[in-house]
Amino acid sequence: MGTEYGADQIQILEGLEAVRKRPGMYIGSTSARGLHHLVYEIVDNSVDEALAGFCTEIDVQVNEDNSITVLDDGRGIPVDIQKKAGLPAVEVVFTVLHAGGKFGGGGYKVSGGLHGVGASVVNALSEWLEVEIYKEGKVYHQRYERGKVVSPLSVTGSCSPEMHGTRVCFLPDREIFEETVYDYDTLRIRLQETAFLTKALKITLRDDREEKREKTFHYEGGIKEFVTYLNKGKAPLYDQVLYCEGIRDKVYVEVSMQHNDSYTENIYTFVNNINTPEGGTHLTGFRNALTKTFNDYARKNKLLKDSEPSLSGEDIREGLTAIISVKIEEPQFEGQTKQKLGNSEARLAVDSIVSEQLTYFLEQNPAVAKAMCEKSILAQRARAAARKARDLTRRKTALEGMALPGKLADCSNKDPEKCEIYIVEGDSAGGSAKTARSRDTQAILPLRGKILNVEKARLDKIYGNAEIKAMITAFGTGIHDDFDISKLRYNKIIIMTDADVDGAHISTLLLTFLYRFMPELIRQGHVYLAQPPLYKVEKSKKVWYAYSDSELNSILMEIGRDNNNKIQRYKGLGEMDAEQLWETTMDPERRILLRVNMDDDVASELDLTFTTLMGDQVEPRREFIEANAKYVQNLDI
Ligand code: TTJ
Repeated sequence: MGTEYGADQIQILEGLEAVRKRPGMYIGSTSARGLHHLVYEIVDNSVDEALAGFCTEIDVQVNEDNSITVLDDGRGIPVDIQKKAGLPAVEVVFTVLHAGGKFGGGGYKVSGGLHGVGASVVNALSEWLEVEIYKEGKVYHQRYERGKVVSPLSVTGSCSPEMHGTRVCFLPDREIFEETVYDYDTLRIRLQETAFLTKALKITLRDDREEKREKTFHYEGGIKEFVTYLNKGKAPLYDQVLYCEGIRDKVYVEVSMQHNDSYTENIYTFVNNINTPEGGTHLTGFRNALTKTFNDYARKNKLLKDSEPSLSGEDIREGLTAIISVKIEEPQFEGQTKQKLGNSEARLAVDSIVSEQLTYFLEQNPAVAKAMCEKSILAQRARAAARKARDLTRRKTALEGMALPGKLADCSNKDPEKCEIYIVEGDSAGGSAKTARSRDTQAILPLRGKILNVEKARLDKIYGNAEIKAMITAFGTGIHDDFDISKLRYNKIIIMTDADVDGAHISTLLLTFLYRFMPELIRQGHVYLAQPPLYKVEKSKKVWYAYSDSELNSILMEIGRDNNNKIQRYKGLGEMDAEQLWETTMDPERRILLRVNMDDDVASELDLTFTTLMGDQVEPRREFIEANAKYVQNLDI
């Protein structure tokens, strides 16, 4: 390009160089997570256009080479020269850091939120990116490579004068990302969530790679349908999904909710379509409104007698599935990970809108109110019983010091950083593990048979369960309100079960318990799955272990397939002696551990996974397992 380099252009190049030098600072990570965030960054721009009322459809395509195409029917990114930069506005969008959402002003913006680093970051981290804008009968085009302009904005064709929109196509840079293959389901979950949150917006996801797939998400009911979706596979307590909507103090509030017959609270909160896993003022406002309104109604209508105590918020929220979605012009994020809403006007807005509309709903639907009340009263009783059981253990603990469970073979090292605990299925495998372990740092807790399914039990029963009590005391963290991660006695909690269907089921039960009662352990990466080998291959006194079928094949390729190999398929941990168990599964130098991740990007889907796997209904579980066989096999949630 024969253009002169002004100060502005030099600044631009330096800005995008900084992004390429420290991509993690801008996109979170260069792992699969960061790779997928590139798509969300681009799509969020189109969602902003939808929120502004000018876009009704977004198409997202994964192309054969793992490049991504996003097309919307919005007004099209402006192409006129921006005075300040002396460049076409679209070029500013893609080459100037933090230029996203600068024009127009006002309105609610997804891309102005927490993750909204903007299109220029995506551009900087792409081998190439092309943008096409359809406007006033013309097609505008520009191409960039690794963030740099390689062709000036130009008109490359014509379109019908009614057509308008923006198409962006980009290929994530292999020099930057460790993973460059897109996962259809990860994109599907996030785009589906976006569609639920943006009423009437139609989003299509198409996969043009080997396994062709296409799905369209279009929810006229918005978050009301989200709640129905989340309660799929559970038994709703009543037919209606409650929906409240309103604007107060410039905060747009939407809430939808429905109880199911389970015992878990399942509330997801969003600000400008951004997930707020730590909650914040919108959540507080909702909780206040629900507790107050419900108790008021119950007293007034004699569902609660004067002599009876009020229902606590927790009692009312037992089995509640809810979505709280607010849109705010200038969201303030707080907390350690900046994922907690801080705006006080959001608390007031949600509180007043929910109070008013819930009062009306309860009055109009006395049967629903009665069902809610009955469930809450049962929850209240169970909670009282659970509290008693807990107080009893607490008192016992205080009297006897740390009363560790009898079955626990603890390690001798007292530094939790260095210690790990194996939760082992069955007494016999537990015995081998006790012999095999390194006593200094490895503790063994054998569990008997199937552990309690916490999805289907009430608190008092859960706290009364021997296996669960053993885990809680062994971990040292306490549970629930008492949970304190600083008291964790082991840095690694390792679930070790047979490599078969029953073993997978037990792992799932254990993970469900941890996910529901100690999610911080998972979130902070303390939970692992041991990977026992599937096969042992012996040949002329040498031994190989294979952890998958493909590994078995490559071992056989290497040593030659002949009749003198004795291949043994392990059916359970019990078939290995202590030495083999140590060599293959427990020796920190040689073992394979899967760390269990919790992806806050897709939190709502994770819950559905657990419900589907652990719930009553067989059909959805079978469908899920068939659709997700690869996940179920290694249980990498
Ligand atoms: C902003 O206000 C003036 C009219 O155009 C508005 C705008 O920029 N709309 C818009 C941007 N629609 N779609 C985009 C967009 C789409 C993709 C796929 C990528 C990016 C960076 C922006």
